[in-house]
Amino acid sequence: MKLLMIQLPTSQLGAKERVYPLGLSRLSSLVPADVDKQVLDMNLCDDPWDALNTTIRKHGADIIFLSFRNLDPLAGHHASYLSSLKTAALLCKQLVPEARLLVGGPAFSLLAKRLMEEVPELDFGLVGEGELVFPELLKHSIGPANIPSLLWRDGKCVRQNPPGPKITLDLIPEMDVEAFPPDAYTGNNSYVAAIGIEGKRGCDLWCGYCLYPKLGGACMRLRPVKNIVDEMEMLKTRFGIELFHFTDSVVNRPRDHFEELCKELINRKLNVGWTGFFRENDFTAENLTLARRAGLIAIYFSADALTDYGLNLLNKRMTEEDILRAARLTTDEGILTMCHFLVNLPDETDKTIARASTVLDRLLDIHDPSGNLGAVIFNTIRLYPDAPLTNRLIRNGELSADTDLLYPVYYNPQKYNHVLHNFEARCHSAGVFSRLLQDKNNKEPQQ
Ligand code: B12
Repeated sequence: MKLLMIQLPTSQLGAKERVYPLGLSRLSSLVPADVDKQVLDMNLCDDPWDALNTTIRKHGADIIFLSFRNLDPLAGHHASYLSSLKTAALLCKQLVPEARLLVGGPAFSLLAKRLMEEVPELDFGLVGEGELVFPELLKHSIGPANIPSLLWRDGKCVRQNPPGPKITLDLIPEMDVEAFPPDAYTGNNSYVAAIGIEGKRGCDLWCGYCLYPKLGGACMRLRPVKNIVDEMEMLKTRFGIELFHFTDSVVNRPRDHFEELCKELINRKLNVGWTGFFRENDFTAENLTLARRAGLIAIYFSADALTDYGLNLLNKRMTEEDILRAARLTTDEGILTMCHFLVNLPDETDKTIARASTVLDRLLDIHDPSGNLGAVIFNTIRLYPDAPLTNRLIRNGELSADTDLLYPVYYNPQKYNHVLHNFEARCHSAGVFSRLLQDKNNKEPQQ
């Protein structure tokens, strides 16, 4: 049996920030030795479409797995990567019409049924993680009705099976570093750590706009700390990887698992750097210091709202004070910090905007002396189907239930759509002035 595993192009061609295809790499290591397997990450190719064409023609295929990670770039952009999936599916069906075409990956999982309708060449789709059902998908003929989370065609209908059990994280397969060599991904990126590392899957928070619980499950499945650090050690020793991005929804939750991880990294003297997304209210001065000693090089916060009004609306289970307290902690620790906020939320008023502005000023003031604020990133909300906030907007009549959320739709009513630019400009000036001041202080001889 011939199997092709393809990672579809994810970001704008030319963006050059490489991200290791961790999901496909794990699945690849489950392929039995008697299967004739060929893999291709189109993101590594100068001409990805020529590469796909050549790979299919040379290798042939009975089964083709497409991994679709990103549907759109977020950040207010209206571009879509839907064409990646469509063109790849068309090309596959044209070159090997008999091959079974199956798609999975985070972007597919978010809009699975809609994508099956939009791309009729796809025979099957899988929502969520692939490991437990993977052996079923490789069989010569599959009984689609029995495979959890599978989408399949029943005449003109697309059927979606209910989800099944999830893998416990001490059992996740290793990365297939032969098929997807990690060192092919390093050395290029300016912003992003190319290699992802999994500390957990799933998320037990239900933030209003977010579908992470749908992707990985609504409770956190923790990976044994030893396994995490073993994988980091293997990647460092064999491939010289010294920088990792934790793929967890939140790295520092639950606290005891996070602290255990930091201690293990310190004890093993791995001497690697790592980063990821963190929650403000789960840091303590002690565990932040511990994390820094363990290699934490930068913190990404995504408080999402600047006011108690917004935090409440987005169900963030945090307060303005938590945000400011975390800012003080990271400033005291002098650790590079990036903050993400969503602006122009539903039912904002002049008062909530003014409050957001005050909290932003406080945040900038706190960071100013140590200059550790790398960036403040403002976005509007990308509406996903069935997210709590989307449903609320539909109920309130602010969004039509027919809106096709396959294409990027942002919540950004006109009245306050200037706020994002206003806040961005303020942070930009603060950053420039702080840098100029530091440069000046560095250049001037000490009295
Ligand atoms: C970590 C992460 C990042 C990190 C990556 C760091 C790194 N080096 O890995 C950073 C912060 C850099 C990042 C950047 C971006 N990200 Co991101 N990211 C994630 C996150 C949280 C986890 C992804 C991950 O690695 N999971 C772990 C692996 C093991 O799981 P997996 O890939 O899902 O694979 C499993 C299954 O999907 C399935 N599977 C996968 N492929 C296939 C194929 C088949 C055939 C089958 C059957 C199954 C299958 O099986 C796998 C194993 O179980 C997801 C959200 C999420 N929870 O998934 C967003 C997510 C994927 N990112 C997203 C986006 C948009 C981006 C950016 C474009 C954002 C931006 N503007 O910069 C960039 C793109 C970067 C790039 N070049 O790809 C979106 C995609 C949805 C969309 N709207 O398009 C997501 C879903 C988040 C969101 N907001 O909704 N990201």
